[in-house]
Amino acid sequence: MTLPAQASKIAEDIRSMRVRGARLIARSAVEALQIVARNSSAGDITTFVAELASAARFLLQTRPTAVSLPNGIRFVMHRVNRDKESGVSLETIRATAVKAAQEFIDNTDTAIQRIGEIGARRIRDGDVLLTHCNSSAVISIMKTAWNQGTKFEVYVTETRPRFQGRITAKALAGIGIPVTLILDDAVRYFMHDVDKVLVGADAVTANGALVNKIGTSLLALAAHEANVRVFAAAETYKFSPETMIGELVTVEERDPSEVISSHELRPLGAVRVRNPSFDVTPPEFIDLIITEQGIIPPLGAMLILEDILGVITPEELQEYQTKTLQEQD
Ligand code: RUB
Repeated sequence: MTLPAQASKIAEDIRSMRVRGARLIARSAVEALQIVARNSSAGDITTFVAELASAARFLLQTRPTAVSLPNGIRFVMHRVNRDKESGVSLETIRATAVKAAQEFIDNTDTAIQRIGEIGARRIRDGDVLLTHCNSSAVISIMKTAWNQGTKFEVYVTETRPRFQGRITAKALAGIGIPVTLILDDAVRYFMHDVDKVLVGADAVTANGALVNKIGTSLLALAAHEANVRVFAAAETYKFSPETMIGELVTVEERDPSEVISSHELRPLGAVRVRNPSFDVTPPEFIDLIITEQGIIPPLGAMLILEDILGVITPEELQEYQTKTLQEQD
């Protein structure tokens, strides 16, 4: 099956990181699914669902770490499969797919706005904040607090190798927040000036660990050492149900050329380059997770996941469980 041009452009944009950040990745993938549903010329339900499932598999391969992506796709496919089983018409199932996709996309807007409101209450006048990479959830919190009249300043790490920190610095400076851009390696040097660390999330696991941009765990370690609180901002669709049954979140490893170009590497001889894009911060180093449903301690992640489980079929979980057991054999 070939994806409609608009949908395959979205997939390519996610793969090449023109579209990036867990929220935007999920939102765009679901939008691609919506386009497939709208444009499908399938003549029967079985072909229609097979087309959607094939597009879903394709989109899932674009970037492996942001759990928001499979959760978004699952949100749509679960409703589509439910309709299929109840024997509705082709047009009804198409409408279901388009509507479910829109509901997910709208959720991403309301969630980030809620997180902004809830998180802003944690920022005080005079605070010095530190953030890493570029998270729309974190920016929503800072922007809301600033617009409410709270005065604070922010240290932003540049976030090598792709410098997403510059995007954050520009966005915050653009609304008037005093921003200092620092090297990733300088976080411990500046930590004694910082009151709170605020980062986004690509995934939250069942035990409350945070998967986010590479360097987040070192940042959290430095904060822990200096007794500085670490807040993570994560919409509930970033919580990983698979981790409840022992699956690990896959950490994407990107091309070494992001770290060093091949012509700079060549004179170094037999040097290997590794470029993991994310790392895992243990729950002990995170004070709070700010979700659209409220603030939870990391160990409250299970409660959020129990809610999400409402939209996962037992068969889907069983499938993961069987896979896990087979891998252990
Ligand atoms: C982005 C990143 C962000 C999270 C959360 O990594 O790690 O902190 O995705 O972002 P990349 P948001 O640039 O590799 O996608 O809050 O916007 O979902």
